[in-house]
Amino acid sequence: MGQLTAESIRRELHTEFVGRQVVCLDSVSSTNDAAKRLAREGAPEGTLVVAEEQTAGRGRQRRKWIAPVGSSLLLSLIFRPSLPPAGLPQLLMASGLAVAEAIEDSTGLPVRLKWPNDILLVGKKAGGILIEAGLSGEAIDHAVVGIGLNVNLDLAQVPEIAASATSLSTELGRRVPRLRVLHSLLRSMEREYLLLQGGESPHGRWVARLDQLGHEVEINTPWGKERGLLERVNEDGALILRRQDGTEAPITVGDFTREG
Ligand code: BT5
Repeated sequence: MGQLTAESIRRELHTEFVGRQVVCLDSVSSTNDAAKRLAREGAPEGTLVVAEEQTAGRGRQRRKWIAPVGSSLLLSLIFRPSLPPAGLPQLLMASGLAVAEAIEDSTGLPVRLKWPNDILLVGKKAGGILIEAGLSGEAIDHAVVGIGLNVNLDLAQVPEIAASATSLSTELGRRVPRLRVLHSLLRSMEREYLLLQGGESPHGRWVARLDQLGHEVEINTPWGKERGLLERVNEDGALILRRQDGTEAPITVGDFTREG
């Protein structure tokens, strides 16, 4: 299926500002790098950077994001949210909801979310979100929302993640037009962002999609493994585990490490 172009993205785009400015690249180190550079140069809110290939696509803590050329949606969006830096997990929740809604609207597949930033289909990872913010003093100057979504990823091509990952095409048993998913995502991202900017917390709807709530989980933290019941995730994004001895272990995104 065809390459994404700025022209095809702008055609049939039903948004006010998200995706109105588009930078379409064949190859880039990471769309987040390109978007951060544009944001520092003053690019407007909603600017979209999308690439067919990343040579250094990344997740959190320098983990690799794997995506064979043309298989996925690899994109970054620039926002200038009126949130304090401690409010960034809310933008992460809003973005997770937007990706979930876009997948459901364009494919009908049910989507769950895994703390802090995974997009799940049938319990497997189909996408991830990486938010990087530029600060100006104590305030957020810009936040880049990076989204990787396995659209037509053939798992046979990526043995490193085949056991834990899936893609829209794998679950549907057919190829999926990336442009349709992208248009839907740009719409849902704008909707969720405007709700957030209007003061509406995404927390309740995000928790409703949260995987593993009430289950025993094990989390690798810098101070060792924490095991317990996933009791809740607070508005500020902190995950609360109930240990066997009854005490609580609050874990924030910054505390969280994961192998692989
Ligand atoms: C994430 O990190 O899940 C955030 C990924 C964000 C990627 C987008 S692509 C566009 C933008 N530009 C970038 O450079 N990044 C963003 P994390 O939670 O740290 O998960 C990373 C882990 O997911 C890896 O260590 C692998 O185990 C696994 N993984 C890598 N590629 C995957 C894929 N395509 N599908 C499923 N899992 C994958």
